[in-house]
Amino acid sequence: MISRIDLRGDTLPEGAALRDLLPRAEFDVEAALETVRPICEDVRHRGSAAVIEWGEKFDGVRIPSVRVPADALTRALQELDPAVRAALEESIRRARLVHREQRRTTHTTQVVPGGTVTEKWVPVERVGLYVPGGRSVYPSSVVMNVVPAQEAGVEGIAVASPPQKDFDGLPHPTILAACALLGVDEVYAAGGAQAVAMFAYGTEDCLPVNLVTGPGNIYVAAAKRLLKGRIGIDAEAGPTEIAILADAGADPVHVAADLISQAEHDPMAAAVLVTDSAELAAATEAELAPQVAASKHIKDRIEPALAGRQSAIVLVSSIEDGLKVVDAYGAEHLEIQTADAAAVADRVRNAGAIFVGPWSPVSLGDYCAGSNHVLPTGGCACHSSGLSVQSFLRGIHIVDYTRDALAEVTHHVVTLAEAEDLPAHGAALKARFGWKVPQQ
Ligand code: HSO
Ligand code: ZN
Repeated sequence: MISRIDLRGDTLPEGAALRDLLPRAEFDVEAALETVRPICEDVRHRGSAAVIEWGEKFDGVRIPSVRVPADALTRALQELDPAVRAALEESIRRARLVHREQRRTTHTTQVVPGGTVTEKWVPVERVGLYVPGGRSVYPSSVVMNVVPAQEAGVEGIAVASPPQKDFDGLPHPTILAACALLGVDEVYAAGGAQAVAMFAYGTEDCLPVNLVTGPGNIYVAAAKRLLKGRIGIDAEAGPTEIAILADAGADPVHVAADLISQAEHDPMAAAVLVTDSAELAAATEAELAPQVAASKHIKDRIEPALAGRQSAIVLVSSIEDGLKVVDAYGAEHLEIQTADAAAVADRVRNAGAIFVGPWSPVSLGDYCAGSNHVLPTGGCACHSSGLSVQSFLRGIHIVDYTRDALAEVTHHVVTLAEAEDLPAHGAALKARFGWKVPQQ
């Protein structure tokens, strides 16, 4: 059901050569660009009418209006299962605790007497949060997007999620309830590329936003790539990934359950076990069969995800080599199930989030650890972070020099300007000192 890659024996290759040996899903955003381009153009020119028509085509339901009426949000919250409400409230509470700590404070550096640079952190004015709604209806993703935006101080928060046939063309009720619980009242029944275009260009119903965040399918990722620049984006989220670095002491029952937990998302989801123990590898394989058989989404997601070329059990000679492998892979989620798990985790350089020891499974992080579950996929963990308060802030440098502080450094500025053949740059300073370089 899951393939094996044996990297024992020879010394491991480095960098890209090692990465090439590891499994990874194809997620060809480029190929989807031509599909989404006409949709985005249409929304740009025809606004809400286009959003409604593309929704009818892709989501199979014609909606009376793109904006979700306030009473639908109130009703969804009233009708929310009390246990789900309590769980969402706890998820929100924990996420707030963590994200509140991420707020940045204004900081002033005195560079020289009379010369300061202040870094001021300003929230983005308006963000559009995309919440998927096809195979995956995740109110938890509403929490993971909205909480950091709110903690950053964003004033305009709009949520878009696809219209659902079974709910009169409204987004899924648990999505609406989660919005209501978080105090978000600007919600749109829009999905796919048309939702991203609505956010980017604005329509008669929705003012344009500055930044679009949130996961989505390949068309959402393609629309984000196409419209990036006009809007900021968080990341082009690909299929979810779990990697587990484990030694002989790990419990195969837990390892198998955790691999399956993320395979449950998508037939393209990746589940990778990296271990120095052939016994654990065999025991995990033996454990996978009955656990998969007992799970819900076997045929459509779990089996294809585990059997796909993106998933594997990777055998290594040592945990030392295992660390090289997980760093080369750069998983969205990385579990460390080894002796001294905290010390091993401390040495990892590339991962979206790290889950330490037997009692910190990825599913905890998906819902209720307090950490964020919108994380870099496809190896992007080597250059990007997950969603955080920082994603919604801009740092602005404020430069404030006195006459004396400027005079003191003018000769350096003039020299560098001349070295770059930009004498007018130097002149802008000399003009302030009788067109001369002040004496040192
Ligand atoms: N594991 C997914 C997030 C999620 N899991 C939502 C359950 N619901 C990507 O991090
Ligand atoms: Zn998940």
